Amino acid sequence: MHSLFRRLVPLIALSVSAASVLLAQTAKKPVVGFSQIGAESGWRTANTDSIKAEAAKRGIDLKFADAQQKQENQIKALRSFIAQGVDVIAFSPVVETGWEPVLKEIKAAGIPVVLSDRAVKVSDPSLYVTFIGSDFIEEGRRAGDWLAKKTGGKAVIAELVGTPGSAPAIDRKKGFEEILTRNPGMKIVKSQSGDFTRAGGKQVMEAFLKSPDAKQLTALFAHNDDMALGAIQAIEEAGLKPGKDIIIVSIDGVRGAFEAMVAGKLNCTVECNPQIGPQLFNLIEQVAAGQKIPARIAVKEGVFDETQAAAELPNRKY
Ligand code: GZL
Repeated sequence: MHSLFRRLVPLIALSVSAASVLLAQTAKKPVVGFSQIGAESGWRTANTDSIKAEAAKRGIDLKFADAQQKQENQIKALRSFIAQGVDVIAFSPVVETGWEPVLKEIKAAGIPVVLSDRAVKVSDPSLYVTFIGSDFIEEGRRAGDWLAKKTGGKAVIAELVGTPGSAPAIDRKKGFEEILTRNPGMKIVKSQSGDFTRAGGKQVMEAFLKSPDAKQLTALFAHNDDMALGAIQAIEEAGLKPGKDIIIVSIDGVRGAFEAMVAGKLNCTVECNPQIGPQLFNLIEQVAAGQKIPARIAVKEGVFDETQAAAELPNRKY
């Protein structure tokens, strides 16, 4: 009897470990609620594509809501995720403030929150588990640094600002203006929001070019490529040469920006990587499994200007 048992033990051990592996693989996947800002820019649609593709690849049930850039729609979506009893909530907050009440309701429901792309300003950091997104202040610094080098530190600048109150608009401006403090020959003389859209960028740039001091403009800083591409249209319609009469630096690194640089109409784009789906769902699955994760996950990105555009364009994935 004893020798039979001894022979059976390894078999039992093997089948237990195989069962646990099988269990782990078929462990219930978290149901995830994601509130997306909208579809305002090429960056945003690439971000949505990355998130949806990764959820599908992992067989995750993703409840996805598009807020058309309205905070009240995001808050409604977050409340609906509570009602649906999702396991994890993730969202890209359109603006930094106004989230405490709904985040407290989510916390009371015991659902962990992951911030994607943009951060929030809250008094209680326990209202979310982690934030994965770019360093927007650094992106603003990189744009300012590149423009200072390109212009020898002399520029009369128009600024197309992103969505008022949003983390990227606030922080990109902060980083860019940090560089201006070190370059007294560079100053912003016009600044207005184009709400991160191409139409908004065109409209505001048209108004800038109609203003009495338009002639002094030598450079444009756009908080994203979509507004820069709209501004390029306005500059051309005003009979000026974008990229030459007005040097243009923007942020995101979307395909359209590379095409504009190859055409000599845009001079530099600071990359802001939207393809965070894989990293985001790694975090979500770790959170769902109750694992400890860092409170801040950074995203890697570079700077591309007119000298690199043609070589880099074929590599662009968004
Ligand atoms: C940046 C993202 C910004 C992009 C815009 O991470 O939040 O929002 O720069 C987008 O193109 O609209």
